[in-house]
Amino acid sequence: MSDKERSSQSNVKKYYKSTGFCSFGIGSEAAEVEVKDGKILRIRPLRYDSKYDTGKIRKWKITARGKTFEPCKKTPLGPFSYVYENRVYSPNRILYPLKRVDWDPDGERNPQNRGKSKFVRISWDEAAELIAKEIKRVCEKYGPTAVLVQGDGHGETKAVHGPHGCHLALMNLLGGCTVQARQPDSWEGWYWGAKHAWGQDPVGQGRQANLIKDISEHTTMMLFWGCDPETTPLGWGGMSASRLCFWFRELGIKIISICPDLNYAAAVHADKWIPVLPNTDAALQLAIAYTWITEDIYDKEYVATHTYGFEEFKKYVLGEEDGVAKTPKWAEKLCGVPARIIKALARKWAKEAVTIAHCNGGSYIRSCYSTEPGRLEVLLLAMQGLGKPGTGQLKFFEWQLFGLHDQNPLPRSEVLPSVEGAYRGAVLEPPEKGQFIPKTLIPKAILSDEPISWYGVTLAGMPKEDQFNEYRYPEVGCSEVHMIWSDTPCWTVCWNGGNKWIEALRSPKIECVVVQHPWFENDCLFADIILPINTKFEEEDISVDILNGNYNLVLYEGQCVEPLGESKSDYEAVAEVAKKLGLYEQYTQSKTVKEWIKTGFEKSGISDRISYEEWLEKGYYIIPPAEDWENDEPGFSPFYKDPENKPLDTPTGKIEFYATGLAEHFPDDKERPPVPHWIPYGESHQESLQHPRSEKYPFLIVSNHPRWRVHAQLDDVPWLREIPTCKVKGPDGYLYEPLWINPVDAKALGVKTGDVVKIYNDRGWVLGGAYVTERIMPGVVYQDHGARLDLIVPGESDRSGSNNLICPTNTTSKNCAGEVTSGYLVGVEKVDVEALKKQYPEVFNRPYDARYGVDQAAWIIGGDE
Ligand SMILES: Nc1nc2c(c(=O)[nH]1)N[C@H]1C(S)=C(S)[C@@H](COP(=O)(O)OP(=O)(O)OC[C@H]3O[C@@H](n4cnc5c(=O)[nH]c(N)nc54)[C@H](O)[C@@H]3O)O[C@H]1N2
Ligand SMILES: Nc1nc2c(c(=O)[nH]1)N[C@H]1C(S)=C(S)[C@@H](COP(=O)(O)OP(=O)(O)OC[C@H]3O[C@@H](n4cnc5c(=O)[nH]c(N)nc54)[C@H](O)[C@@H]3O)O[C@H]1N2
Ligand SMILES: [Mo]
Repeated sequence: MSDKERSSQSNVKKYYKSTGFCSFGIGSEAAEVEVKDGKILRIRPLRYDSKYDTGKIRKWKITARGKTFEPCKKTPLGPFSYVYENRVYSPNRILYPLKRVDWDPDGERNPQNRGKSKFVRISWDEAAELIAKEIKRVCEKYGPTAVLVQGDGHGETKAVHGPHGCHLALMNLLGGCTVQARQPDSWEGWYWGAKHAWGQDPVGQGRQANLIKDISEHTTMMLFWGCDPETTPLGWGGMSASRLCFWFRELGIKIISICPDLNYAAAVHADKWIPVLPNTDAALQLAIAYTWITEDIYDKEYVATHTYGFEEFKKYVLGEEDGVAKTPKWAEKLCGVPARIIKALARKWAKEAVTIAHCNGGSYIRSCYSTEPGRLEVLLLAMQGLGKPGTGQLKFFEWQLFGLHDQNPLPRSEVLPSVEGAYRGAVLEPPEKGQFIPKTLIPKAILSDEPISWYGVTLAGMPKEDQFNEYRYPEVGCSEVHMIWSDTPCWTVCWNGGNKWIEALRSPKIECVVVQHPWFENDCLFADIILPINTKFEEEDISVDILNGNYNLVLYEGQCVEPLGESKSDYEAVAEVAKKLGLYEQYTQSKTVKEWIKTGFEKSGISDRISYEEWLEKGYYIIPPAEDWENDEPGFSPFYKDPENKPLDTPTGKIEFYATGLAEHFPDDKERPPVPHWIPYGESHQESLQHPRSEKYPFLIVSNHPRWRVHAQLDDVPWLREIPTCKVKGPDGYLYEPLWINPVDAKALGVKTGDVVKIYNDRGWVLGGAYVTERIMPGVVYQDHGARLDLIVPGESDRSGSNNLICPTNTTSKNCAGEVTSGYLVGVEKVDVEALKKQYPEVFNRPYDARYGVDQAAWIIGGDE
């Protein structure tokens, strides 16, 4: 049956939506949503030929080694797009405004009970009035900077209805606030480290332009180093990265995966898996450099012409600086990779055209001192002539990040569209008025009685020189924080040291916590007032899809279904508060949603290609690839060919083995010295098997981006929860977050698959469901991050396995405000659930449905009215 027949026969309406989770104003994975009788029927790929004749779209084509790679005929949706209707209709949806029962703005506020006490329904009018009153009171008493706005985070792609930051727009009208600056989570090691070796603003990963063509033609070996293109592109972008993996293999390119877990791409694509202990990559890298130097198999000519400070580095590698030669034997004990494998890898690398592939780099660049492996990777690439055909660093997804052609390894599009009003800007720029606090330092800022200071605005995209500027909180003339307004309530499950966040959220200094969110989960438990937010399917909007890897698109997103309960979009929710403050006209700029969509279209970059009316009618517009894309110089090729005239953005214009900027500004920093070092532990962190703490906590934990979630999102999707690697069913029927354990360790611990285990350190404990497998190396355990909180003792323990609660609180290193969320020490032991049930009866008897997790009824009084 044709599309047309089907829609007319069965009364099915079709809409287009961008279904990835990147938000930040850049959508992905344009999908078709079929709606029948006011309910979502299914979500499926947008087929490029359903409305357009495919012949009309100029296709791009990569031809290499006698084979051809082309875009597919539909958007390459990942699994999360298909299952999202589960999320829309989840019983965890918040359907009306809520207030914590024992929070009384005119009496006792009981901050100590956040996370313990329940909620009652209130009206929108009451909720908006309460929030407006609190804002006025706090601003009058302390000034507007007493309000902390948390408005960053990933989420649904929304533009007019901005998933994050609408409240910031309102607070700016009130004279400012304190803004949470989101540190460059995805890129810590590149941002704080690699940038000082090769420049590469905005985020520190290498220039990407036209790399896929270059790799297809010239690369002979790829290192998937902390890289799982079969998992992390699922968050946004979908299956394009997976298709590319198959393409590279078809071309005969060898693939080597270097990671502690045999991740999904390693399992499917790798010719060899080299297991490495978490956060010990620096030792492996130094031993590779040692082998190249001592066997004289690196590009000396390139090092002489394209780099700076090699002699200092060489001294350190050979042991002339500290008396320790960084031999493969030396590294073997530290990183767990046998010396013979290190040597073989080094020799092979020197012979082949090697590209290192990452998505963002994994826990390799999100652990303690991640600046060091981040920089060392650049130096290794330099030693083999970075920029030669087929060599470089590929970023496997997020093509065109920040709307930059330089960030796109795929064929360049004629236009890089963007939309007005998208992502209302809470994190992409320093605050207009007021002060800011880096996200990683918020608990410290709230809990400390002394002012605190740090370096850098810390926002992804800031130039590296900003890392030399010192900032403080409270800023001169600004207040301490006394009220929190969050539209991203997942601090506890996504950020550093979650238990400290809980302590901060319960601090008596914090008089009011407002949260707006579609689902009752995570930090919502710690709110005083909660506003119910709807999903994008319940609103009309505009979006772009620039991350799917085929073609860029601009979508008109029709409203598919009515808002559930009394939910509103973030934009509309904040508008309710604006009304009470007399700021509605200013807040909306007197524009209706339709007018915002029209403005968005006009500024998107396609308005001279298609009329507004036609675009509305068709529902999307596909942008063709640029005609001359094949001429784009790939990656570092311009620098390789002409370092004098195409210098890098470092102080010397060259790749810096000795970072001159760091030497000038932080000459005595032992945790990020000018030449990158192997730093197992130091002042900021003691999370190494080399440190005595490991006697008590003998395992290193890997906490990846979740295979079956996007961070804190999607943990209540039944279609995912029934997958055996998504959840492990405990003896009590509860679905626990899997903890992968090697059979050798499992035997020693007396643990088998399905047992409930406790994962602990001096910061608390969480539970997990043992999953015994050789896919994780001995001495290491692996549990994904972001499980939906199910607290046992708030601030101490959790049943769901939300391991960020117990990850380090300190930042990357003394002068780097990045997160450390993986590669730290834990102990593991088997637990008796029956005994726990007796000890914590209230927790273990909470209303629970295995398909969705904890029932709202555990928290909301009269929830089913
Ligand atoms: N252990 C560990 N931790 C990590 C990492 C790691 O590798 N390991 N990686 C880090 C990285 S790179 C990242 S990016 C962060 C991710 O951290 P975040 O970006 O903070 O996490 P998300 O869960 O993607 O989304 C934020 C919140 O927004 C909500 N949301 C989605 N759509 C909407 C909407 O329309 N309106 C409102 N109001 N809310 C919405 C989601 O439900 C969620 O609660 O985690 C970091 N933490
Ligand atoms: N399904 C899904 N997709 C996502 C996300 C999600 O939450 N879920 N999040 C999105 C976001 S915001 C980001 S930043 C990206 C993240 O993309 P990445 O940073 O690439 O993802 P990670 O899962 O953190 O890590 C990738 C791999 O690194 C390896 N690894 C872990 N620790 C180490 C180590 O110490 N050394 C080495 N060599 N390897 C290690 C693991 O094998 C892991 O599979 O993904 C995005 N896409
Ligand atoms: Mo990220």
